[in-house]
Amino acid sequence: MAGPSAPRLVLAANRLPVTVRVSAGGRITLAESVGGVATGLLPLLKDAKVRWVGWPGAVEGLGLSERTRLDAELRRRRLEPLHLTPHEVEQYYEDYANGVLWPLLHSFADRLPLEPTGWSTYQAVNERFARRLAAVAAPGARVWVHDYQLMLVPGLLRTLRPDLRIGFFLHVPFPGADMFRLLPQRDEVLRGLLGADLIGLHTPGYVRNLLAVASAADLSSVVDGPAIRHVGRLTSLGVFPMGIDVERFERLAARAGKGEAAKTFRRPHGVQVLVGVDRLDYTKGIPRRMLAYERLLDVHPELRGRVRLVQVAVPSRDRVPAYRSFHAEVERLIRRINGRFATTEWVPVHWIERPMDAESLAALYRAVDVLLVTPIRDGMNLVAKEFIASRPDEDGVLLLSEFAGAADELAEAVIINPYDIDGAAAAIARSLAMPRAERRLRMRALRERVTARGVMAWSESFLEGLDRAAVIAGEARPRLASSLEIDQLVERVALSKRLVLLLDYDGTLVPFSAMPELATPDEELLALLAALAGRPRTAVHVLSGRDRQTLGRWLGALDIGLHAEHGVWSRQPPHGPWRRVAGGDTRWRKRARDIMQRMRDETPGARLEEKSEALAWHWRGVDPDFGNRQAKRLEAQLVEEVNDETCEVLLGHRVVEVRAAGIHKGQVVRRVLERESVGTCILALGDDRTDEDLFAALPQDAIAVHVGDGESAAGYRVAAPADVRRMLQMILAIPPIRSPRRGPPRRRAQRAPASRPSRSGTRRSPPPRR
Ligand code: ADQ
Repeated sequence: MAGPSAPRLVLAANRLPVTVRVSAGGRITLAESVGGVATGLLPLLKDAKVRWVGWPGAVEGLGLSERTRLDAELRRRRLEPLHLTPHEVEQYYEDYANGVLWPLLHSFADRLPLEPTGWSTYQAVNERFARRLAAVAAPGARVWVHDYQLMLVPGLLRTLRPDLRIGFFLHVPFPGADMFRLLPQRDEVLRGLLGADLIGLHTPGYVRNLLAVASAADLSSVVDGPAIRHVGRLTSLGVFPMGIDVERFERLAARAGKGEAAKTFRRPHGVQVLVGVDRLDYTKGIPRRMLAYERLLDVHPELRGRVRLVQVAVPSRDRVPAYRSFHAEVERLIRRINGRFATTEWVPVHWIERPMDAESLAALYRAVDVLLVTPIRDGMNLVAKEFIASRPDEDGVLLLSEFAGAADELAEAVIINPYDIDGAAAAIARSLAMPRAERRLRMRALRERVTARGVMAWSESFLEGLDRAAVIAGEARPRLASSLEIDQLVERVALSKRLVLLLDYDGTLVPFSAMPELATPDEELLALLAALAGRPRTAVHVLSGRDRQTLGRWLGALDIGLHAEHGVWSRQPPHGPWRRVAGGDTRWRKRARDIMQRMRDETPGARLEEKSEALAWHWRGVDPDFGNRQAKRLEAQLVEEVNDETCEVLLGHRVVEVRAAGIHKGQVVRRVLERESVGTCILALGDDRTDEDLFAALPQDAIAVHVGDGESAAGYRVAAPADVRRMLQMILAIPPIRSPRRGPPRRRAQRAPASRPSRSGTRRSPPPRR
């Protein structure tokens, strides 16, 4: 565990910001990588209290002592190496992160492998990262996790170290809900992300997509402005468009006019230069860019011999099958164009397939007439910003795909749709012919934008946002009871002289299911309830909104009290007859039914349930956005047209209900407790709005436990039905105290009043806040 001198900020990314090279003679050299993320985060490492956890690259060639030396050297630079085995690299990095997540997050459904592999290794490596981060971070430290390779880390780390401020930044796009749902592990991935206090994305569109995914997922998530509320937490979402190291590119560009590199890219007189600079990736739109260039040469024969396209591509991920075939496709198109148009004096496409050092890159940017940044999909695209920073001469045209995140910021670029080959060709022609004054005007505006928000400002604003988000999350967090609190609670309950259990059914004893009819009790639950009912001096009651036939069929064989339709019908143990104990006035029913039926017909997936004292309109299974809107409309109509003193309208968990007035679970509580003596321990568990009536009617010394998220007056909170069952099992495991009190039960001295008390009047002392 982290000691007192442990880091206050820990960065985590798949790769460390250095590249380790091992020469044939075994010499180790470390070169700083200058990718966008590395340059953005490296300045943070100047602080002695910062660490970076990541993979240093393949070091299989090193012996044990060399590896120890390497690790020591990395640690001296505040880098914490996490070595991956070749098997882990293949499965976690190549197969799952690059083979599955990369195409999915970029909305390339057709690039998804027929059979996705690598998930279990992806989980295992994410766990290794989480464990390492948990071990190095100081108490309460900030941890900033980067990118799609580590999407499970926030959730895993949250369980290990709830004290940390956890931020996550996604460098790639977040796709629409229809795309994200293709991922077989979508729930696990989303749950992983939601362990963060703050999730940062490049654009407002990606934030919108993530919110839509969260509201579609059945993780009890509630979308709440730019935040997602879910069991136990509030995760904020923020837009943080990444910038670049502007000064560095300005410096390089100033030198570029003079050096060797400049000569390489000096333009032959009268020839205009189009340039593309990309990682060789199918998201970057290189084939369509080639087609647009070919179209340009077809439509404008006068440009032949007077333009050339320099395409620089860094080979990338060539062990992933989708990349190998893509590579072949690009080369085929280039050969076709050069074959069709080249002359002895002129080659239309110059293909440079290697990484270029920063100086040469800056020289190339300086020589550009039109830079082609035409991705099909790109999180941000830093090349566009590097080009702008490299043009203090306020010249050169940026042609930018509307599907790059950068297009959200760089409105003065020439924006194109890369799918529109004719349109892109026409835009290139226009850019080539653009008058100097317009070029200057556009570039000046672009430079203002790029220089105003460099990469340092980006990382600072994210970390400030993280601090704010962590405070909000702390305030808004519906606090889950700790295992210590649960232990104490169980002990108190189990050692009481007499115990009454008041249990809600759906969402408390069983999880919600797509069809309410399918939420039947399983063997484990039936055995658990039977054992509790058989426990000495223990009474068990199930209070549900369900009808009495269903409750009777499912739980009727047990020696427990059953209360159907929120207390209209009751059946006392052992196996007493059902008695109607409330209700009767049904004047509201016909009007309500007409309105609810109409809304059901207008809402695909909704269904109407008839109960003897209530009508329930369920929208579980309806598109979440639409369902929510329809539910609100329905509630408004019912309140307007039906609501009177004979009935009430309730908005529950994906249900709108109209029921006879004065019927609620609180009434059941009063009837059940009438015969109980002082000193009886009462434990009530529920998850829904209707259980708040139950909690409100409890005597002061009773224990209320809320299941799941959402507001509640209960003093304790657990996450899910599985936790409820675990608690009940724990009660069973403790033998009840031996000597029962003799004589008739003394009546309870303190009883809640007959009418429903206000919530503030029924506070049970909550456990101390964490
Ligand atoms: P990338 O997909 O790698 O990054 P990008 O933003 O364009 O894409 O960054 C590429 C970097 O590589 C740039 O710094 C560029 O200079 C450099 N580069 C490209 N070709 C090169 C070459 N031939 N030689 C040398 N260097 C070259 C991911 C997301 C992006 C997002 C960034 C940052 O996919 O959408 O912008 O992270 O969040």
